[in-house]
Amino acid sequence: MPPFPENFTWGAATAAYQIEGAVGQDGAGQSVWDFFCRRPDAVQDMSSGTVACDHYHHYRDDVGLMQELGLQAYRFSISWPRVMPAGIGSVNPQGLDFYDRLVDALLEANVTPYITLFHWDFPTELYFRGGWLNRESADWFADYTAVIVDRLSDRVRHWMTLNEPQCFIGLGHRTGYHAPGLTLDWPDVLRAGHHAMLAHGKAVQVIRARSKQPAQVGFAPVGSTCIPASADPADIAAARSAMFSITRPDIWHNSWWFDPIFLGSYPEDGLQVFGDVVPLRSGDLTTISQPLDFLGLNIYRGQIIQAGADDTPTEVNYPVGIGRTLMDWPVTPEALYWGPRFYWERYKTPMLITENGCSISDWVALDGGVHDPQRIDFTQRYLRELARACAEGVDVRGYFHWSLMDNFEWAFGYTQRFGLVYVDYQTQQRIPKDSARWYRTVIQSNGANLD
Ligand code: IFM
Repeated sequence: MPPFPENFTWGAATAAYQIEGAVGQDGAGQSVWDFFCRRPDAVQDMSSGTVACDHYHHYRDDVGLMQELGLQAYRFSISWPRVMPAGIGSVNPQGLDFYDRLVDALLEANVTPYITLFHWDFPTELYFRGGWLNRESADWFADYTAVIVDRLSDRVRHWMTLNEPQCFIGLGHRTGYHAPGLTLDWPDVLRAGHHAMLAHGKAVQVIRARSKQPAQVGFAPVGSTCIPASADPADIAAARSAMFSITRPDIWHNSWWFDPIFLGSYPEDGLQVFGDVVPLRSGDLTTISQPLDFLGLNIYRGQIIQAGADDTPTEVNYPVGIGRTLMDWPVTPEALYWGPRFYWERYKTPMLITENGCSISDWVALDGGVHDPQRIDFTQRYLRELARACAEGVDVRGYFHWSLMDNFEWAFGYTQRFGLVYVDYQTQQRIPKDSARWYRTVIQSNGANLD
């Protein structure tokens, strides 16, 4: 297996609402997830992130775990309402202090912080002012970004604006599976999406203008990936075309979210499918298409595509009996080869895998350990494919495993465990799983042990 590039960054990722707990504590405001979780049908086990992994109080130990794992980098998000309880206006000093201490602890442990500014916990107060449907949301987000950058950019260099707009807009505003639980018509969904894109662009401008050191800025969308059914050039072309074409209304289309940022325009086929519904004003696309240093990709699985009649991209069923994670997601390691390769061809921007991992039914064994050979096997297979892409010149600069530790998996509550570290939610005890020790050796050898 080819080696990973020198200076490749190995990390793990989390998000504020999924791990912090301490909701409403020390002056924090509420987010849309707080009220969404109170809806009886919203979360599978009727839980919430109110306590989660209580990382807010355990962050020092958790940084210690990162050190044990040998992590070089840690991707975490900031809770907007913890820092600005009403979303705009006054800043909560205790909230901001928490992230200040976390960053210091990371740097002391020699772990580089990668900050995501928004991973779905939108301030409730601003939701009641229209949320992402209100065009002012872009300015609200820019003001919040300024507060964070002013406080942390003397020590933090790596920033991501939004995590997975496909989810907080699509699942949050179209299907209602995520907070705030809306089921809007397409014009409103796309309006909210456009404002989120504007928020992204304005945040990039704020980071560049205010950072106290040269910043590395990106965003972290879902990377919906297509895998060619065979090595036949026609199948490869069909998979490439399926990755970026829009033939029906759907929220997962890559080009809808990536093209305005990297190519400066919404895709023509998308505008035809959705109609003239984007509330585009002059200058918007310039704001949205700020140059980025990296494209973050959250890739878990791929769809198999072959060239059908007239070479039309056609989805192929997964092989019967294909391995599936506890989320029921098919195990498709080639997604970490074809995804980066196709994104690289189209957007020519260095990439980071900002999320990849799997949920397994883990439990504590009689010997006190948590044995997760399937997570090791999953990650090994995916990383081999990523190494293949790197060896062919695809510019991927780092990999962040999702997740550092088990956490609140949104509408699935605590029924899904994605962590390298097991969390006992009754006692808040952390137990590194076998995969955590294995991942340490991957990091130490820069992937040489994946053969
Ligand atoms: O847990 C989520 C994360 O918050 C966003 N990306 C996908 C993960 C697994 O579902």
